[in-house]
Amino acid sequence: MAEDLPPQDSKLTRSKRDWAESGKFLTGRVARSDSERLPPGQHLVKNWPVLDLGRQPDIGLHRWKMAVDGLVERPLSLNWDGFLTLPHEERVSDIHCVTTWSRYDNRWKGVSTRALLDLVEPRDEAVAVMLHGYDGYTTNLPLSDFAAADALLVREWEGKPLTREHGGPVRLVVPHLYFWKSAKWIARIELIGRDKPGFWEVNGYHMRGDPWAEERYS
Ligand SMILES: Nc1nc2c(c(=O)[nH]1)N[C@H]1C(S)=C(S)[C@@H](COP(=O)(O)O)O[C@H]1N2
Ligand SMILES: [Mo]
Repeated sequence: MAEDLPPQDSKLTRSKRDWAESGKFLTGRVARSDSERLPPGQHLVKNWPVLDLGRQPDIGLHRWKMAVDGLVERPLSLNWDGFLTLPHEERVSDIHCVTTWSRYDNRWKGVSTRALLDLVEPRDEAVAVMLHGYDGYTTNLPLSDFAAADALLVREWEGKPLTREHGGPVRLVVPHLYFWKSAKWIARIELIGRDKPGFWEVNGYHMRGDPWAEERYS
């Protein structure tokens, strides 16, 4: 009976145990040798290209909000002050865009997706996440990928506030998947019971998007 289950057997603790056992998200610069660092078909760039649908919403911090809802025990709506009170972390990771550019060593600061999931408590039925941007963009990914150890809701890049063109005030960064999964201008994180395609996925992009497996198109 569900009532009798110890808290150790929640969806998230089970998932964390699985993640730890499989060592699944030891991606990026830490775990890969130099020769394996650049995924197949990618080339390195030094600049940081801007790619989006052509609408770059201007969300003032005073009206910025981010919801985390769907299949969770405790839905959350954060304003900017609320976001700032969450524990922040710094991570350095690489970007791999499906249009074949990669950019190494980006220093991010933000809130880890795991910290956020701890707050909302995903229900057992939650298997995937739909991300909604203020520009109307959507993208989907499996919950386990969203919860990768190095995935962050980023508000700073290289020590400065994330610029509007790159998705500020807050964007997602999931380093081990192609960058289209990293939604800019994030407005809503929706936990769902069945993976379903977002904007580019409807248009033929891959449901998961692992750069090392070249999961570009489906
Ligand atoms: N909200 C939103 N997020 C988005 C997009 C978008 O159009 N809207 N484009 C995606 C794509 S296709 C890419 S490659 C990256 C580009 O991020 P950048 O402009 O910071 O390089 O953002 C992703 N996240
Ligand atoms: Mo992209």
